[in-house]
Amino acid sequence: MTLEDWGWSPFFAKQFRTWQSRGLIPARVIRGEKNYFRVWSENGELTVRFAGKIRHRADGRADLPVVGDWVAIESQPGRRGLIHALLERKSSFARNLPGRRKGKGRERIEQQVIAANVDLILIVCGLDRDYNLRRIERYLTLVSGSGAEALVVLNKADLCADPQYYQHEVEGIAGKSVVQLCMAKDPEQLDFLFDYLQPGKTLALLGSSGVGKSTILNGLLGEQRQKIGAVSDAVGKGRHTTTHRELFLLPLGGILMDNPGMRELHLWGEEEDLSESFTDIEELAIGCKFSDCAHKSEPGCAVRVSVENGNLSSSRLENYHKLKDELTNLHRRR
Ligand SMILES: Nc1nc2c(ncn2[C@@H]2O[C@H](COP(=O)(O)OP(=O)(O)OP(=O)(O)O)[C@@H](O)[C@H]2O)c(=O)[nH]1
Ligand SMILES: [Mg+2]
Ligand SMILES: [Zn+2]
Repeated sequence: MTLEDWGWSPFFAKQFRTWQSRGLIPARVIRGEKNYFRVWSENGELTVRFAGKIRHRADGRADLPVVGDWVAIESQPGRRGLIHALLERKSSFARNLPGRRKGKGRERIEQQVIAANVDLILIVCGLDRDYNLRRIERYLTLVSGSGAEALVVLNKADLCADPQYYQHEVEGIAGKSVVQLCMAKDPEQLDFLFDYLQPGKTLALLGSSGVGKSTILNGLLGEQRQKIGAVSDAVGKGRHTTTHRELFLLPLGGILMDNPGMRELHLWGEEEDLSESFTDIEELAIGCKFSDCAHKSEPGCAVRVSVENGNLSSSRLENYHKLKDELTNLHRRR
């Protein structure tokens, strides 16, 4: 195995020069534990911690290493090491992780990087009770700001009477992203993913709990390496079987990140990210009377005319407004 198999490229090599001269070695974070990381380096797999100065210099948690990151480490005896620096990310899929400050009650905002240095994000949805077009729009908006590309995977096609109907529906909102039907419980049906695998390319599985992310991973690994869990009959949701993010090297080449199921997906990004995930609305907006039309109650709004004519669904426009408001709010508070 080489660093290139794990995704090392000139983009990182260039940044690494300054660290190399200090005797550090490059490594990729493949798994995060509570107090330490597992990384892959030219010396194989190592257990590392980060040097205190990284925490001190960090402006927020987004400046700390996450799974997928490339870091500069000082090798230590006993297959251990110390992270001295985080290399700039080529892409990062991040969400806003709202929470309340202890005792203060005021909501805080914080960027949480979920997947770093990923080339292709597989947005996995179940064609069972998980299916939600508006959530897919949310994912696509986050991917458009991440620097990665998206592939929508509609899994559990066997549980759906008319999977093509849903594929068509998602294609209607997915822009240039490909939408694939999938039945991961039969690993032979995963061949369509081979087209996306290549040595050094990183893919990540994202989606709600129970949609079959780990089943897809096991299918591509050709072994039951990752635990999978049944979906609850009562609520139709997964049981959060996967609890850690982790990178796996695939036998056919390529790297795949498995993730825990996500409950909440608050946006982190810029308003411009919407112009990629909602190109249809942005294009219609060219025909609005006012160049700053909000497509709400302005006269001469071409977007609303489109909804009235049935060419644009009102729920898509509603979701566009909702996501836009979320980004505007975020921007104000940052
Ligand atoms: N019917 C059907 N069931 C599937 C398919 N793919 C996966 N499953 C089942 O869905 C359940 C959840 O699968 P997992 O792979 O554990 O789901 P996950 O997305 O990794 O879930 P978390 O780790 O909790 O986020 C398991 O019972 C799988 O056997 C499929 O194509 N069809
Ligand atoms: Mg899982
Ligand atoms: Zn308008």
